[in-house]
Amino acid sequence: MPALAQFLHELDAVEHAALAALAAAADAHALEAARVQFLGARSGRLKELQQALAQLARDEKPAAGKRFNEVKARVEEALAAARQRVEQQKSATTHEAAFDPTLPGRRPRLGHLHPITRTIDELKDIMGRLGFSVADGPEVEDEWHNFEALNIPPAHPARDPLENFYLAAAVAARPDRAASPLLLRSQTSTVQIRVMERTPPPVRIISVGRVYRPDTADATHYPMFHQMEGLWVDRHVTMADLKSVLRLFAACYFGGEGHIRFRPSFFPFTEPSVEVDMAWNQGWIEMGGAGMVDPHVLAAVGYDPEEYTGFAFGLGVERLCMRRYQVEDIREFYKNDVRFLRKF
Ligand code: FA5
Repeated sequence: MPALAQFLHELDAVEHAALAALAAAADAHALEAARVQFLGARSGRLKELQQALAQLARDEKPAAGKRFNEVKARVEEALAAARQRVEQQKSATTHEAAFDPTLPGRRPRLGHLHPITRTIDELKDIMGRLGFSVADGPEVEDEWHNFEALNIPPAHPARDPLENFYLAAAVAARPDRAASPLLLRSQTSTVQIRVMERTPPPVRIISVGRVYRPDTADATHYPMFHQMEGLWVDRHVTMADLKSVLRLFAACYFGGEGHIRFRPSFFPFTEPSVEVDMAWNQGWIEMGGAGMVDPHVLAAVGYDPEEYTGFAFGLGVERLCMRRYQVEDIREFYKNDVRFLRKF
């Protein structure tokens, strides 16, 4: 057979085979194999024919080249069409597999508030109903508000640097306070002072927030925890009011079984002072401290102790939440273990 006839014959055969292979390709894999076989840049069948084209006689080349180009274009078009078909088939099958209307729906996992945040909201709500408004104070405090105004003199053991988180850097950053180092507040009683300094009596507030102490963490202690401070100063406020408010609070927060008891105690800023326990697990756990605001404290903020009396209390928020939900270990709140947090 003359060389041109032989070339055109092979070209026809390759075209036929390529179109058939592309039409039969069922997936991207088969398609790629067909592409390499016929259009491959190094050893594809059309590449081989292109090399054969170069060997033809000069006068045969124009016709052979034109036919070669037609075949190559047709095969490339067929490849593009086959790609589209395979792509469509793939997305149709994935869709079908992903959507099975008989399967139970997947419930999206919803986040919710941390149990301590929820407890704080609830405490504010209960105390709001008892007539207490909410006040706030800073977590970084000076010694006046954390100690001095609360009747805790410089030599008092509660001011020991080992019992507190003093901030060396913050002191240096505030030369005007050189004589008064700053610390992370160790109790929310600081807010009593701040509120009384700026508000003439009567006051009836609570303040809930974080406090910090270098306590070793155990089942009932954590170095950072929350307190709810309460303060009511007015004419004729008595210890009986303090006990009634705390009993009412316990009844609201714990329901019927909110038994609390008062034990005589001592705080430098209240006189008399009590510790308040709540019943738990056939025993008692300390819930907070309380007492009648010491006349020295009233005087330190400019209130007349002859005219006004008041009570204050400071309760451990984590302990309240533990008692309410039977959480046996305070550390659970701060492990960020979603298996625990999801229970609330
Ligand atoms: C005080 O902090 C006083 N400011 C309370 C007070 C306020 C008395 C107003 C009088 C008038 P105390 O150190 O006992 O008191 O702490 C109060 C409560 O905080 C404790 O009863 C306990 O429930 C909680 N608490 C104390 N330390 C920790 C701790 N490390 N981790 C978790 N809770 C704690």
